[in-house]
Amino acid sequence: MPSQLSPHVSDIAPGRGALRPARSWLHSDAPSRSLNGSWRFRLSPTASVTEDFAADGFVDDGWDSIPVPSHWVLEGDGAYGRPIYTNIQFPFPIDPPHVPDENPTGDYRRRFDVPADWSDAERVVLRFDGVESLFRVWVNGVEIGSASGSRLAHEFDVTSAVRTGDNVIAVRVHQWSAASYVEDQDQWWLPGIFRDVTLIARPAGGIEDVWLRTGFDHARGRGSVEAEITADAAAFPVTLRIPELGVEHVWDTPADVAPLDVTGVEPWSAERPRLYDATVSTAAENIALRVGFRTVEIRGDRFLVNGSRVVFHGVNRHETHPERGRVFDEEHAREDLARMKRFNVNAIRTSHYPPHPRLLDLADELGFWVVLECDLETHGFDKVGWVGNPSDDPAWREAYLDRIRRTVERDKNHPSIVIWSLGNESGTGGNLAAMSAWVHARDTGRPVHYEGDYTGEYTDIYSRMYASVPETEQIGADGTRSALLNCTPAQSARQRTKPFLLCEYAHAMGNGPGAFDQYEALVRQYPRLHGGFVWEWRDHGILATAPDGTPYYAYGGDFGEVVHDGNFVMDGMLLSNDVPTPSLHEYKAVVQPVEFVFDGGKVAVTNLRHSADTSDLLFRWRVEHDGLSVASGDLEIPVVAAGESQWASLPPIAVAPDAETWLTIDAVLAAPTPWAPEGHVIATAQLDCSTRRPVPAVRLQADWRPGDGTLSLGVAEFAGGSLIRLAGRPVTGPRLELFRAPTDNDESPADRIEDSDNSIDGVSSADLWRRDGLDRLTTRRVSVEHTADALRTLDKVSAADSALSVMVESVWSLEDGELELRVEIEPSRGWQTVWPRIGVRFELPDGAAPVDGAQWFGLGPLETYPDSLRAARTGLFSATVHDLSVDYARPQETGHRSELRRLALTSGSTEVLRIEALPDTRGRRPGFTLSRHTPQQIARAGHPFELGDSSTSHLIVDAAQHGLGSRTCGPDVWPEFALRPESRTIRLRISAG
Ligand code: IPT
Repeated sequence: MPSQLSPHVSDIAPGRGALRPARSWLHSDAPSRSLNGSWRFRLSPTASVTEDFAADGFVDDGWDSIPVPSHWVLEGDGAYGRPIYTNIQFPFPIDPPHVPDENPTGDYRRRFDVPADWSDAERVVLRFDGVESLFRVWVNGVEIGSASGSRLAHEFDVTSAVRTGDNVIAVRVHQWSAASYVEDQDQWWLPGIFRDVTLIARPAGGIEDVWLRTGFDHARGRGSVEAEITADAAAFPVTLRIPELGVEHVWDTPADVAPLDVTGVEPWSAERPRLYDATVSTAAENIALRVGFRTVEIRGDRFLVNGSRVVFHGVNRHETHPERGRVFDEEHAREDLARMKRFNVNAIRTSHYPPHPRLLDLADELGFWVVLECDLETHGFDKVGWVGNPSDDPAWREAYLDRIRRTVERDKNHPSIVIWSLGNESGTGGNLAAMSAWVHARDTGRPVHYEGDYTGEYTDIYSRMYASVPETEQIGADGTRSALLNCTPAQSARQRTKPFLLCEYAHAMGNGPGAFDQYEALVRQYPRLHGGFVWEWRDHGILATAPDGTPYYAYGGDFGEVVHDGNFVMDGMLLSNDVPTPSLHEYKAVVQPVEFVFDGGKVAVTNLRHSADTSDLLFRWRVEHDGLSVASGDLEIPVVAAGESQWASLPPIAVAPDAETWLTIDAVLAAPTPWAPEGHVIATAQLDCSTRRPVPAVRLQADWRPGDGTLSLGVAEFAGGSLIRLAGRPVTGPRLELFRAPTDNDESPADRIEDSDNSIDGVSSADLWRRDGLDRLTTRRVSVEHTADALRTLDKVSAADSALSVMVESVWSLEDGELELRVEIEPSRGWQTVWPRIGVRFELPDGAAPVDGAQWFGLGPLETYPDSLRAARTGLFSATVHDLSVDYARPQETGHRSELRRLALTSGSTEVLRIEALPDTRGRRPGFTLSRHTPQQIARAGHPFELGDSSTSHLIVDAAQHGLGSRTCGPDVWPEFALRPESRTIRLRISAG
């Protein structure tokens, strides 16, 4: 019988028939069967398909097969539609609670077997751990119920519908439903049964639910267990066992269940995630848990665990995998979390929904402070001034409460979860306040977070996203009179009584962000600031294939979406293929938990951790002369308690007379951990011990005469005043380069008060650069002159339809038998914008023995920019041309390496050209970029595969580069790191390899 246009899809109620209350996701020995695997599948373009498919006798032979769990848009090579990426926009008309008739609907069927010995089960329960967005379920033709809440668990009682032996289950999943209005997170829309489906036999006398609240009294050094057992009275006695602590406690009746004190307990923390195996048993069922003892507390404006202030060095973590989407892959997730630990990340916000339940087991085990967020976001209502926002509409109250109950109940046993978060970007309103009230009543042991409660009416933590450095400082400081954003003075005072965190900051889209270190400095200075969560951990690229067969990571628009938000989904510190970007290295260095301060022949070692001492660390030192190691050893440093410092003597350092001398200290793991091998570096510091060496003075010459500019000077050959060869290799340049392929931050319109003074509201830096023609400079040669051992050219560089210009004087000369190039760059008056770079570019075309790598002494090993320098150290590094660039999802500026001293361009293992960079009169050194493509070529590509092959090398030596900032969602480049048009000198000594 054909159904009406399914009424369910616009139903605000969170479904019908699912079991309530929701309960924990438990490891039980009760029998269960996974219904994961291959299901029969049919996709229809609308929700109004007939329902006869649910009948037992329906013949589904003609249907396709699909794996469960999966998203249908990622299966079948496009046969089942394509993913859609939007950030805030709804990909359907804003017509709540209705959704269009064009509503892809997936029908799933499979047969399953119920073993004979399940007949003594009291109940049979069917659990769905995640289905996007609304589903209905039938067993043997009997309709069981429906549910929405995509990233939440739903259980149904199917006892009366199942039979011993063969059964059939049918599930209808609608991509769009009323629930889509409250699941408008910034991510791909990925419909389907994407988490596990499980059939569970519930034994008579079993344990429905258990909650072990395991506290730690740091003053007395004792643990406590407060148990909540949900079971029939007849199921008792219930026994709690924690063998390692000698706990074996029997509660004879429900009334007996009282708190226990436990001695000899080591507390749980993200740093030392001490877990104890526990079981809770009745005669009929055993539940296994891993408990960690810890107490969360807010005291005044401090957030404390076990009595100590927590600093969140966190990341926002979405569930995303380039091939599986939000389908959980435990091995991949574990490796991802281990990688977080290796990069000094100690906290996770589960943006913006509960992850697969196993993730919390991993977080308990590896050690993270977790902010567990409910599956809720209504951001698209922003577009209509929040009119009709479900958050303040009583009709949605039950749906909101259902979501938070499912969230808290499922995961309440995890010690890693220290804060509950109501959701993200859902405006504000009574339903959020009701959620918060419910959490407060249910769990007195964890505070409630929701950033959208700007004025602090119903939450316990003051939270902001993307606050600028000055705003963050204003929050941290005791400015009782200054009002905070969106707050009256009285509300500001209330917010200042609470701990503060940045639930999102440092938007890591493309190359960037800058300024991690400025935020961290504030967290060190103001104890009210508890750190934050970088947006975000990883890019959400989806593995796709270019027309020419090249694999690439797709972003919004790559699947022909009607509305989309482009590459805004590629804003992680990790690329889609798990490769950490330089920003993750920068982050690791900025938040390193050990600080070194050098003073004379001593170093102070400060332990910045929450509670762990340094007994797990060794301190290694080495001395390098121009990057070559000349001595090394271990530093004897007494164990440093958390929050304390210890002084140690530095080793004797042999200072080289004619090379730079650097001391490096690494704090490394003394023993392997579950997330890193022995010797893994967690913190580094360097001390420059070099003697000052004079910089050769510029030799000014007076006897310049006009000439034809065709001559040789040392290894350089010129024709008509232009360089044609260096050391026998064809080379062109130098030409002035002021352009960089705009980063995502450069492309973002200025729209914030704190943006740099040179910005124009609504206009990006990149637009200003293109307006001024920085990407299309032309040259007019003004003069060519020589002396006996020098050549001088003067060029005027400017762009079409612009009167702005730059004079570039290039002087080639022989100095002490070496070829020197000195370039004087002088902008005309009238330039208004910041500049991306001030550099000169050389082209080294393909030929015999093409340049394919570099070795350099300077900052490295990774790219650096003025506001992102902390991960770099001074040393000797080498890399292939390919590895000098980062494969950002959308090609953009990459590869700049600052503070260059010496550079050798290599072909295979041979040095073909050597360049020494002399500091300018203010001691500033240039940086370099070696790339297969020019900035102009990179700027034209939307994806790496569009860049094409090239074996020409483009060397850019920059006197300076503009900072990175994080303007894609946050502040522009801090003024100190913004590059303004100014005169610069570049001096290079060039020799053959
Ligand atoms: C913020 C969102 O919370 C997050 O999901 C993500 O979209 C981020 O922006 C940008 O990548 S909301 C923004 C309006 C500050």
